[in-house]
Amino acid sequence: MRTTTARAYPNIALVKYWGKADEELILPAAGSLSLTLDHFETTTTVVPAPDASSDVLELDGTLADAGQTDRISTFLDHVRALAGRDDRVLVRSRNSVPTGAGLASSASGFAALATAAAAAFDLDLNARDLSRLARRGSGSACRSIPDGIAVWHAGDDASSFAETVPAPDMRMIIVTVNRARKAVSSREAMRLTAATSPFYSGWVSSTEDYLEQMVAACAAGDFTRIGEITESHALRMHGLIQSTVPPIRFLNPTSHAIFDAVAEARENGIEAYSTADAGPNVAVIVRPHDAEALAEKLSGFGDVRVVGPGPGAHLLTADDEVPPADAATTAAGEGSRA
Ligand code: 2P0
Repeated sequence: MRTTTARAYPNIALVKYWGKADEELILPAAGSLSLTLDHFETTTTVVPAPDASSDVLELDGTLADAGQTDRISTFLDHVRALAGRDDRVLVRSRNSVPTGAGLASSASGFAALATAAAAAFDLDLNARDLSRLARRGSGSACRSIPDGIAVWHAGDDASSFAETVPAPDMRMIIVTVNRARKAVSSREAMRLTAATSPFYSGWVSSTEDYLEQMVAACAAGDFTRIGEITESHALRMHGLIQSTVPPIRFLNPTSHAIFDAVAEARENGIEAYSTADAGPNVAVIVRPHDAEALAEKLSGFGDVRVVGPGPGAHLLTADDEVPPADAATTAAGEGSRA
């Protein structure tokens, strides 16, 4: 075993994943498609701890709580089973934005951890198997293994992985309305949706339809169709989520105002389309040459950041190792001033 460091970026789905066919294997009820970003990365170092009796997780320079540690330990059990080893590890992970706010997502976290842990345990995985492994940590993490626009196939354990598909260049404007940790986790909210929404089966079948149309629109470079599906599918997902018992609402009045402002921009000649995940923040896709002008128009709603297609998860060198907790506190402070 060896100490390894990896970096991965979050992804934002244009065709959403919302619901599982298998909770343990984390198989989705339908396929999805996302854009991996070039901002908001997670960097993770895995250090072998052969004498330790349990895994330890340091998150942004602080010892993680039992719930967070258990979740990565369960994931690492799977890595240990694949490697045929029993070693515990120390995981040091650093996010460039606050954890749980809907951007420093479990996607970048588990994609970075899967990449670093696979290397630390000397697993020689191809891109497909690395994506399958990341999926076991968090479903959407499998889409942060490949770069750019990725489709995550529904299927069984062997066939459910994500891979890059051809697509036109685009930008995404992230409008951060609220950085607070969300009240209900995606995992819990998905369970509640499948268990209580009368619309769930229609959601699953219509998602497969949209995914097929989306992959075709990407291959054809048809930005208009990509955008129409993106906005429609996001609003469908939020309608579905609001139909649970008890209801859950992730969008707030500012989120809706951003959807309206983007629709207005469209009428005025800037073609752009909105989407939102399990929180109030809105992501807007736009052609590269329109990105800065639209970001300026949306800047009154919150922090805006123009991002583009980013790289897949990758290993870094020892120079990029995440420092231990004490040193990490200082490094995080420096980072936040930048
Ligand atoms: C997505 N989301 O496609 C959707 C849209 C949030 C809204 O994937 O239970 O954290 O770990 O597989 O991956 C968030 O779900 O859930 C998510 P688990 P995950 O991006």
